[in-house]
Amino acid sequence: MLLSEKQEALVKESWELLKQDIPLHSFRLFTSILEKAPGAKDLFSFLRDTDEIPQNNPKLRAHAAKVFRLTCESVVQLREKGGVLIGDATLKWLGSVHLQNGVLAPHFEMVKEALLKTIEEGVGEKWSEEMENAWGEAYDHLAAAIIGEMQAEA
Ligand code: HEM
Ligand code: ISQ
Repeated sequence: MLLSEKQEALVKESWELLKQDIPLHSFRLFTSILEKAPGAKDLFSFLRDTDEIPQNNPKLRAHAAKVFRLTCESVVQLREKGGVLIGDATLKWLGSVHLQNGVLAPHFEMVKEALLKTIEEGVGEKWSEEMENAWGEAYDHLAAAIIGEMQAEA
């Protein structure tokens, strides 16, 4: 489905805000994922051996920034190309990474909720239903593509 220019602008605008404090939003994203699925902690190599969520773990930060950025990029692509996603090689890589780390299709819904909640907290009063739909839609497309790669490789 094509996204409107308005939705693209909303996503870009919120990403500009989130970018200003990636450590905070990464931490919130993780906290929110673990609230929904405490067992997910052991999937992440950089969290497996610690009891605390490292507030300033550089790997966590870099990972979370990529998750935000990829979702944001898929919004732009959805608008411009009507669904063509990030490059094939990146998608294949994302499929393998998740497959190899034991991620399952049902995990994607909970990461979606966690991501939307993090963005909502991050943008504060700028949050709107339209913004939520734009991020949600982009995430769904990206998630479906990653799951497709995981199934193709499994
Ligand atoms: C790794 C993005 C969904 C768990 C990664 C990496 C990226 C990424 C970019 C690789 C980071 C790197 O090696 O530099 C995404 C995106 C998602 C998504 C864009 C959804 C659209 C999920 C879900 C889970 C998950 C649903 C389940 C909890 C993991 C794990 C790793 C990973 C366990 C490996 C981390 C490690 O190196 O130990 N993800 N992810 N991801 N992701 Fe996701
Ligand atoms: C990787 N995949 C999905 C979600 C994530 C959140 C934080 C850090 C890394 C992630």
